[in-house]
Amino acid sequence: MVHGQAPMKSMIDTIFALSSGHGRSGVAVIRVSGPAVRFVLETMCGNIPIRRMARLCTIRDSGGEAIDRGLALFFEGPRSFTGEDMAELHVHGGKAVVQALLGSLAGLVGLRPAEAGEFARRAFENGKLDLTAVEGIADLIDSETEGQRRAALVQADGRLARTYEALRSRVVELRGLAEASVDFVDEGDVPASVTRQLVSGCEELAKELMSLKEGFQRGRLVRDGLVVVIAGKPNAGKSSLVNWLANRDIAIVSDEPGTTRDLLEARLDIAGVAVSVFDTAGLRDSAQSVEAEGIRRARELMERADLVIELVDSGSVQLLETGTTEDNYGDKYETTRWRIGSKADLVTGKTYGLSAISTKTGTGTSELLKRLEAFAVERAGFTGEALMTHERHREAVTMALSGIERCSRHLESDEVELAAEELRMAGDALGRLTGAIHTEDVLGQIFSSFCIGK
Ligand SMILES: Nc1nc2c(ncn2[C@@H]2O[C@H](COP(=O)(O)OP(=O)(O)OP(=O)(O)O)[C@@H](O)[C@H]2O)c(=O)[nH]1
Ligand SMILES: [Mg+2]
Repeated sequence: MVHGQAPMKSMIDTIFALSSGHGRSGVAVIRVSGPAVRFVLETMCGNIPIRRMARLCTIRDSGGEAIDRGLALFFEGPRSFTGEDMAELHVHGGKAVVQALLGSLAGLVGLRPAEAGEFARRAFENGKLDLTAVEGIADLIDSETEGQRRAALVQADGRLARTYEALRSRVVELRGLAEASVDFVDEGDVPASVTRQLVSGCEELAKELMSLKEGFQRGRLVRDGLVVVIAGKPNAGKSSLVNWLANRDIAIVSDEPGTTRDLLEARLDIAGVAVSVFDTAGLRDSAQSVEAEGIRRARELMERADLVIELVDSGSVQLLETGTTEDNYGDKYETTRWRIGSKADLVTGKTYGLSAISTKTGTGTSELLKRLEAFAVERAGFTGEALMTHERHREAVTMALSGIERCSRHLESDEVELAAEELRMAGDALGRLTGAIHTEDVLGQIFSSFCIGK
């Protein structure tokens, strides 16, 4: 226990929760985990089904009254998700059915509703899942696009954990070597071969940690998605474009300049990549206070966007002649900017080298969509690698990397003892990633972000 956080309620309790989605559905799944699972099955289903075999039965409350007919499954610990005895009850997903079932479970001795993330937490405590897998499952549940799903699955099935564990065991090995050579220091000198081994070991580790860290930027984008801002002068046709991209009326379109004032977000799936497209207030200087605030927000978002599509009314020729079609700006965020002409149907002939679109006639829109797809895949498409996607991982890997770098410097000046200490800290940082080393704080943070029933 660290920092006096409340402990998770006793693991001896048997917990239950609705694990399928809330609201009306064909089937609802209620999970039960803990020592009283056999008792629950005997009481509610008459007997215990054969392990891992679905059994159709009448599910009854403790008074013997039928709640519903459904399927009961029994998973005997430790061969279950949580590692404990578990049951799954599949009933019709009506609100009253679920309520009645949860109500009668609550009435049984030794049972209580599960807390958020408690099933996953028990799985972790019982060595069924490591922390990266736990996060992977949470991401899988939250995934909205193919890219997000595939990246989450790589993490959920333990590939990232294996990478971290392999790195950690190499750090531990080097530390053993460094600690063993501390004795040589007393006797005179550390043999050159040992120092060489330590130095090259650190070099290799640093290289690999660095490349993991470099993958974070992409991993983050795969997981969180891209931010695309549609910007431009009032009346340029921004809201019309956002509505066209989203395929529904998200924003009000009118010929009055200054219609949009707030940031409006459309969450889209573009070629498997999660993309948030934002409609913004038209940029102009003469705006009144509310609109001016909208413009301030638009500019702020443009600074941290992955892509800004600047729409320029194709009628305003001067602008078309001066603008470049693509350029990057901003050093903190790699923002790409496209200038695109709007209302192409209103001009005939020239498009001045700009790709122009019309949301009215559809001119150029499929080209724009293709360009967007290519951009999304290039920036944030899932490539099959196990990439770091969580800030927690970036922090731990950064910590391990700086430990290794300090270790190398100590080795240069023959301070093996200090080098060994840095390796210890680097190893611990990597151990915290999988939860091999953990504190209540970190666990609390990870599991509480889960919903109940997970
Ligand atoms: N002919 C034509 N008119 C368009 C096109 N796109 C938008 N418009 C019209 O242009 C006007 C402004 O469109 P909006 O989409 O509201 O423009 P906006 O950039 O969001 O404007 P603000 O929110 O005021 O900054 C409306 O009258 C639209 O019907 C187009 O492709 N062709
Ligand atoms: Mg608008």
